[in-house]
Amino acid sequence: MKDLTIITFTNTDETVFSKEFDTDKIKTDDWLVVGNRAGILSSTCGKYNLFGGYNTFGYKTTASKVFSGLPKHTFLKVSFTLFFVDSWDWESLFISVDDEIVRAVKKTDVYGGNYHMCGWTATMEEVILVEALVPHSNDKFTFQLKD
Ligand SMILES: [Ca+2]
Repeated sequence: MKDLTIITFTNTDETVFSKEFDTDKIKTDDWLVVGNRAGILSSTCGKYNLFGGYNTFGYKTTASKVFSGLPKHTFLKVSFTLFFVDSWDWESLFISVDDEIVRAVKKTDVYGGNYHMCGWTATMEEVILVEALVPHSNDKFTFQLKD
């Protein structure tokens, strides 16, 4: 993934609380990743630097981070650009906030996709924007991605 953005909302304000994976340098501090390959946390896909990706995250990988110190809010929006790299056998990627699944996304085809950008040449990648707007008011939350 890239471009993870966390925005908090009140009735009158919206605040961009956090932006990460939006530059060439992928900073993985404070992320807890389980089941990734050889402890690797980032990769390159075409011209993009990703958190996860080919030969890093795969089947049964979980990545999570606790965000704390949020301003007063009633809603939270999480968004990121998701790269489905190589084949996905109709499995879903689940996005959770505080252990509740807020979004489940699937690659539209096992081997097909938008174009080949990285990984195996025979399988195409699919890039989608994932957004979830969640009623939320605590000053911290746990964000988790898992397949
Ligand atoms: Ca590929």
